[in-house]
Amino acid sequence: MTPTLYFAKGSCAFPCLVALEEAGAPFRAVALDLAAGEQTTSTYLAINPRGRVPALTVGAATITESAAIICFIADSYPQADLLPTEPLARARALELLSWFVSTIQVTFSQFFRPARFSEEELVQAQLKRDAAPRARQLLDELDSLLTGAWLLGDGYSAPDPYLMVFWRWAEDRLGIEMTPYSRLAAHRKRLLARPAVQAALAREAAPKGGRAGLTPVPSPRMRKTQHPGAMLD
Ligand SMILES: N[C@@H](CCC(=O)N[C@@H](CS)C(=O)NCC(=O)O)C(=O)O
Repeated sequence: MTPTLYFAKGSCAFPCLVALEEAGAPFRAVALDLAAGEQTTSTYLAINPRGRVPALTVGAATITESAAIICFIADSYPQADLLPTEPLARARALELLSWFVSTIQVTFSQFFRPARFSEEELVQAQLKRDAAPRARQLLDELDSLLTGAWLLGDGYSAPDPYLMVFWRWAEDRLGIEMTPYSRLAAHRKRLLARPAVQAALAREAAPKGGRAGLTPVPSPRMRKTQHPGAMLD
């Protein structure tokens, strides 16, 4: 059964897209335009009633939440070695993913979606103002965690590309100057050198299909040789 990942450019779905590319197994990727509200269409709400990306469908099952999707991909394609199996190292990877989704994501949401936290406009303005200093503290902590080439030390693992999401949100959306974060910058360079990361970025950059609705984005490799329609089951 070909899994389908619903994602949006620049979103927290990125590490899931990278994990599928790293796994090297066939999958379909469907891009949603969040700014246009495609996550709130009845078609997508039938897939993920929470109206968020990422969502991964596998047969009749739908998995939501990036951390769960990453674990599912890692366990489904063990040959890709995306998460450690040794219990302590595995716990470290889950510790990172949990922190990313429970704390770092939420700090950025304070800026992107303050109305989720309060209906009061004054409170919303304060939440937005507080987001950048809080994000800087978290970036400091992330930078100091990177004592090796990768988050878990010498070996790449599935949480690593999450750092590109935070980099992009910090730099592009909050306007945070990223040069002081030298370890994050070196880590980003290493990420950008990985073919799976390049393929995920190419999928994000690919034009959406011509039809309205949720049309699969062809893989960059397939686009060279096949008509996009060939990707449809
Ligand atoms: N904790 C969830 C967060 C999902 C989430 O908030 N996704 C954002 C993109 S990063 C989204 O779909 N936003 C659309 C919206 O809020 O309308 C996860 O990690 O999957």
